[in-house]
Amino acid sequence: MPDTLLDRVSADAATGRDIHDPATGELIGRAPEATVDDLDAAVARARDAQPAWEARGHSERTEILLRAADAIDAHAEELARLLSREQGKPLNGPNARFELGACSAWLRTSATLALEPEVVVDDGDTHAELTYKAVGVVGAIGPWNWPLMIGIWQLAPALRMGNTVVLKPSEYTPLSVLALIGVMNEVLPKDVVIGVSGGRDVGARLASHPDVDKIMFTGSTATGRKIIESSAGNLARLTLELGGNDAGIVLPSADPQAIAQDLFWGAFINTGQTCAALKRLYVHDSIYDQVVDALAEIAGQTPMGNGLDENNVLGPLQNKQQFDIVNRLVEDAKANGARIVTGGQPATDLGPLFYPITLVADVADGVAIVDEEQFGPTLPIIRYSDIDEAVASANRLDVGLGGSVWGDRDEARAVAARLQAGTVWINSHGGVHPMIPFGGVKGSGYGLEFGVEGLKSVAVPQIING
Ligand code: TXE
Repeated sequence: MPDTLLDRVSADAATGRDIHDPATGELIGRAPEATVDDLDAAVARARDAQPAWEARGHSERTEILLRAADAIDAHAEELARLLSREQGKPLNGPNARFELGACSAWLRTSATLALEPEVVVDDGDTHAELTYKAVGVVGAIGPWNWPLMIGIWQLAPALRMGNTVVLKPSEYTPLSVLALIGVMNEVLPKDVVIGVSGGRDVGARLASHPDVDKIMFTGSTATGRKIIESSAGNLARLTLELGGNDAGIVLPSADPQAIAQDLFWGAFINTGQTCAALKRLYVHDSIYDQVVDALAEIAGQTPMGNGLDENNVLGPLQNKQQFDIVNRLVEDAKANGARIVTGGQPATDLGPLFYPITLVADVADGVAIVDEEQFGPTLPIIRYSDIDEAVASANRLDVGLGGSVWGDRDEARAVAARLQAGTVWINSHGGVHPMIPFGGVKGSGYGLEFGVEGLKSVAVPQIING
């Protein structure tokens, strides 16, 4: 009899995909490797289950989803440990336990949020109301960096609105996502959420499936483009969160010591593997050295290592592909004359996928480490003297998920309005909230998640006129 969440979702050795712990290389388990036929069968089951789920009505769904959140809480520690082993992120700090806490909090908020009908005209002659219904079957395709939290971001509003969901986790982190879905399915009716783990072919089939009405995707811009192409075939509505290359601007009015902790975690939450993390920092010349020194001091005091060790708050890169990207960008920066303030070489003493916090100073726009998303524990810090230059730098790339401005609040708000980004934080970076809409502009994708706007994105509007 299976006695752990991992046992419940593991496949056998002959058919499963081996999943290794990125911190140690150890085999954790084997994920079921679905075929395209399996995916088709899952969509058919989700389609069959959808009308009854929608017919339960909002209050019954609220009650069931709140119980699903309770089930997540009851299994939170076991899920956090599995997540830590599979993804690499430490249990502590803004990592695995934090991620599980966010999962149940998000689910609870979505479960109790209402999308009320809106009277758009009521003038005596005409009475027209805008109402919302479920879209139908939602396909959710997830990444490996925050696999559970982003899974819940996709599932919670979709379920709230009466949709059923087929979710394909990243092939790097399927076990923890399947385990989370297994826990939710202790409470949810059959086939309302179906997890299907598999490769890119399964993701591609889900995105192009004729019986899928909506795709929620978080991942790379390249895959996002493919999903847009397949939506020409099935006309699936899309919410695309495609990462970014968030800029932060530190004004001369900022206090380097006071902002250093928040700058550090804005950049290095989840060891930098976060879509809306600070990835380019523009600092005014007058306080440049103080900001670099303050960040270096924190880097030196922040423990990195195996995630199951309670002391660590930074972990490995999740996979070799991402490790190679970080290594290449740092090497290229060195070759271009940048100054490595901390780190700069793989931390092979910790394990093959560890890279230390690497602050890269005296670097400029046009160098790859500034222009490309690193998605890892490195931060280029660029000196500026004129705010117009810094704003132009922040806006010059074809992505725009987040951004931040640091310093006097009124000055910072004026600069924020000039940035091309879906969210601009003042004196912080990357904090998300279940009631605050979140989404990108330009190459970072389109569609809003969270709050009432997030419910609208998994609903179809209907006008009742008369
Ligand atoms: O993403 P992919 P990967 C960035 C980060 C990273 C890069 C690649 O820079 O280096 O993306 O990461 C599924 N149709 N981000 O390889 O390939 C795939 O199976 C439908 C930013 O993980 O986009 C997986 O489940 N689906 C990001 C998911 O898409 C397809 C978080 C993501 O895979 C598919 C992670 C297809 N044709 C990485 N091909 C963020 N926005 O936060 C693949 N998939």
